[in-house]
This record gives sequence, C-alpha cells and structure tokens, in this order.
Amino acid sequence: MARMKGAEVIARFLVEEKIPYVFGICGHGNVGMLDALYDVRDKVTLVSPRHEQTAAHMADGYFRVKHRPVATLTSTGPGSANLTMALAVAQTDSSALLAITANVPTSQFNRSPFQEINRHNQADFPNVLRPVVKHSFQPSRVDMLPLALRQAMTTMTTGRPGPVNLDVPYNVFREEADVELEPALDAFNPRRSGASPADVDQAAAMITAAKRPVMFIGHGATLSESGPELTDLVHRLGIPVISSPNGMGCLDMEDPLSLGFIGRNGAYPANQAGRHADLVVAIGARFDDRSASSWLPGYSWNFPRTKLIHVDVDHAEIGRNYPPDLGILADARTFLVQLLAHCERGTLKAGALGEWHASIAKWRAEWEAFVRPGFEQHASPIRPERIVADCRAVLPDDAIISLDSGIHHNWFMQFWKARRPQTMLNTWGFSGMGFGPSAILGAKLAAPDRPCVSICGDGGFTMVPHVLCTAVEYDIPVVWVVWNNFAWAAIRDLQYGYFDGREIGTAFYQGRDRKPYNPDFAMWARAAGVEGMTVTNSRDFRGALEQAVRLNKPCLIDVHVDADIRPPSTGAWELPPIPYKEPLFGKPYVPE
Ligand SMILES: Cc1ncc(C[n+]2csc(CCOP(=O)(O)OP(=O)(O)O)c2C)c(N)n1
Ligand SMILES: [Mg+2]
Repeated sequence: MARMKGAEVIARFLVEEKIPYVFGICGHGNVGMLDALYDVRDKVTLVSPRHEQTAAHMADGYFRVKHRPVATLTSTGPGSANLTMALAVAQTDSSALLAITANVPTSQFNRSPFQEINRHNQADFPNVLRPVVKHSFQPSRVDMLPLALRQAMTTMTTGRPGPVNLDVPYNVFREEADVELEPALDAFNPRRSGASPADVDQAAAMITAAKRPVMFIGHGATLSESGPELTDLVHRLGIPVISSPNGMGCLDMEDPLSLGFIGRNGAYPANQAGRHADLVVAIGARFDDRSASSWLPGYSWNFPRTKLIHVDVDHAEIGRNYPPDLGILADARTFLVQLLAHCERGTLKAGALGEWHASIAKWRAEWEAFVRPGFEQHASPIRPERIVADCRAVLPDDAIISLDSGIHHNWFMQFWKARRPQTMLNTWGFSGMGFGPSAILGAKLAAPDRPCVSICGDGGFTMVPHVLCTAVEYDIPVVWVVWNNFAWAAIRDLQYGYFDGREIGTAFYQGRDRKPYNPDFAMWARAAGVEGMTVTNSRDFRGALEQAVRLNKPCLIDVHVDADIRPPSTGAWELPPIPYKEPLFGKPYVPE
C-alpha cells in the first residue's frame, strides 16, 4: 500500500502496463492528471494534437499497427464529446484504446456545474459514450481506481478488442488514498480459446468434402495475428482467400490464392468465387452489407445454398446475417492451428480442386484484361488506378498506408495489394472521415522505422488539417497523399448514378462562374512547416512519392485526380429505397 493521489495511480498504471503514449488535449478538468504525467514524462509521452477526434484516431491507429493499446486524455464536456465519432470508428473496427475523460467533481454532482451533463443522471458523460465503447468505468473515489484500471485494460484487449472509457471526476485526480496497483492480465489477447474437438472434426470433414471452397477472412484474422497459420493452411489445401479490408495482408495479396475484396467495390474473381462456392469458411469476418452486396442473393454469396462455417470470437457476429451450417466461437489463430493439426494427422486433405482453380484462373484473366488499360494510361488529371499502382511500386512491403472514407478508398479496396498484415488501416465499420489522415500519426509512432502514408480525400483532409501541426510539433514524418478531385466525390457519384446528376452540396466551387475550388494544399502544408508538393500529371506522381518517403519529414502531396472515372462495380450495394444498380462487370449468379 502506498499513499497516492488518484492521478498518480493512473500515471503509475500507465507506466506499469507499458503504455508509452497519451494522446490528449488539456482543459480545466484534466490539469490534475497532466500534472501527474509531468512526473512520468520520461516513460509516458504526452502528444497533444489540435483536436480530440484526432487524438482518438491516433490511438486507434497505434493499436492497429502494434496491437498494444495507448490512452487518450480529454477534459470535461466538449473536449471529451469531440472523441465520440473517433470512438465509434474504433468500436466498429474492434480497436482498443483507453479513453480517460475528466468529469465534474463528485461534490458538485447534480448542481449543474460548468460542463456537467445531468438531465437524467449526475455527471452523465459516460452515457454519451455508452454505445461507442466496450465499457465505461466511473471511479468516484481514489480507492476505486486500481480495480477500474485493471478491468479497463483487460476489457479493451481481450476477446474482441474495443475502446474503453475511464471517466474520472477531477477531485479524484487530486485526492489521496492508500492504494495498491493491480496488474492487468498481461499481453494482448491472452485468451485464445479454440473450437471444441467435435466442431473441428466436422469442419475438417466439410472442408475435405468441398469441391469449391473459399475462405473469407476479416479483422478477426488480423487481430489474432493468424497470418502465418492461414498462409500455411491455404497453401496445403489450395483454398482461395477473399479478404475484407481489415483482413488484407494476412495472406500476401500477391499470393495466387488471394482473390481480394468482395462486394460492389470488390474484385470480380472474389465475387465470382463467393457466388459459385459450395463451402465458405469465414474467419473473423462479418458479412456486412458492403462485403455481402447488401445480402442480395447471387451478387456476392449464395447462402444457404452454399454451406457456411463461421468462426468468430464474438457470439453476436456468428449468424447475424447468414445462419451458418457450423458456427464456431473461437479465436482465428487457434482454430487455424486446430485445422493444421488435422492436416498433420491426414484427416484434413486437399480435395480435387483442379476445376475450381481453373475457373478462378479464367475469372482472374477476364478481370485483369478488363482493368489493365486503366493502369496503363498516363493523364492529367490523373487516372485513379495510377495512384494505386505507383503507391505499390514505391512503397516497401512493410510500409503502412491509411485510407479515409471516400471514393479513393473504393479504389484501394479493389486494387491495393497488401503484402503484410496490419499495413492497411481502414475505417471500415463506421467510415469516419478524418480517421486516415489522423491515424497515420499514431501508426508512425507505433512503427517509427517504416514509411507511413495516408491516402485521403480532399474533403476528408480538410476535416482535420491540423494534423499538419501535430506532425511538425512532435516531428512525426508521415506523408499525406491528398486525393484531390475537388469534390465529396463518393457522394457526388451517387447523385450522378441515382439522381440524374442533379449535383447539390457534393463538390467544391468558388465564385459566380463556379470554378472548382480547393485551398492550395501544398501551400497550406508549407504554411504549417510541412513539405508540400503538387502533382497534376500521372507521370510525376511516382517520383514525388519516392521523394516524400526519402525526405523522412512530414510531407504532403496534393494529387489532382480525375473525378469522373469511377471504380467498376462488380457486386451490388442497395440503399433502400434507392434500387441497386447492376454490376458494371460480371453478372449475379444463383444456382438452380
Ligand atoms: C465524418 C463524416 N462525414 C460525412 C461522411 C459521409 N461521406 C462519406 S464519403 C464522403 C465524401 C468524401 O469526400 P473526400 O474526402 O473528398 O473523398 P473522395 O470521395 O472524393 O475520395 C462523405 C461526405 C462520413 N463518412 N464521415
Ligand atoms: Mg474528394
């Protein structure tokens, strides 16, 4: 037991749990906590971005790269409210972070002091965050902190990871008590429960019997770090793999068995394989609307005609959209290890998949012939494909890219080839703009020796332009590639596709003659102390990116991209009551 102030308890806990960063913004509510961080500043670095949303995206990005959580620190009321969207991004993509929020002093609960939210309950801020965190703890005395901290740490990293809130009334930061820290369950994801032996036997039998099997892997496969086991298994069995964006790279996407993403913005071979398969083994993947062509039969999948084995650590995901023939509550890696043991024993074998592989090779060739011309054309403004191709050509396999929400993301989902896990950061579940340009800062702190590049829309970047300041203040050498199409193009395209081009509120214009408008991004970067370049011809992009990576300084490249070239749809996305559009390439298929 030692006599400690509440803030000291929290600071020591951060040190003991090896949480090296706190991303946060000051306020009168958290100065007590900041003072304790002063004492541990050689072990816990405080980084203060200019907006709380960016702080949480940075923590989210750090976790996705390193699979170790860090914390945010925000003040009472508005500062913490600014976290909400970013926590929703983390929650819906199963990313862990400890959001320490300050609240009004316990002695003032229900008096409506400055910044208290209390219409229904005193100091009710945790209720604001309730839907976007795994749990919210509100220790109201110093002696409640050790348990809350231990439980918070364990909650966010075990099972399906997610953000956790620790809401601390500010008297608790300053008050003292005799307390002892409680160590948290050590290491990320220590509980790796497997499937029951009977379920593994059944899965092995179903896979051995399948003639057209396919695997569908998602973030769960990444989070359980199952890349090597997945690769080993599919190589032994010859099973092709479809990846959701956050599962990309678990199997090297240059591998002949990698089919890419499925759904409207997926690759044609993936949709063909999905709808023609006789067995799908989904591991740590959810069949959300975007990876299931809005569940329209025959566009991406054909359940229940196709058999489904669905493996996940979260009960809620198994059978949410497609009732599986075999539902298994298990960690991805443990399950794959269990299947590998069956391979060793000879009870799981590669089937006769020759015809299946031949079909896939044919679909792949058709798709490549269709898309190749777009990759080969140089133009000004630039064809989108060229940016994807040149990013891949310039960046090493271990480079980390982050994407934001928008049409640029659709191009990367369709054509990016992630070579390693945890190298492609996507705001998939919530699609929150501002994630990509912010999260890349956290990613770089997690992987200081690897190039970190944010590819983001002009709209998304202007939501968080202050990331430039943070990169300079803390010397974080990331690159932003601003995909400049002078529009909220993903949404503008919906107006062209579904509303006869009645464009309103979806592009950026200036003056009476409505000239396309954007700030001069490169100049804006330079004003902040960041290197800035502008690229308008595709021939110049590659060299600019090479230079930006080589500089090893914060750098922004403003890239003028053709807004009128749209990614080819290969599945469907229905937005009721708007009817869906038929795929541009390929046709739905429903077996007899
Ligand atoms: C915070 C937030 N606001 C609004 C949206 C809706 N939204 C999705 S994509 C998009 C347009 C994105 O524009 P931009 O960043 O320029 O990317 P582009 O589509 O042009 O590549 C919008 C407004 C969102 N996903 N997140
Ligand atoms: Mg745009």
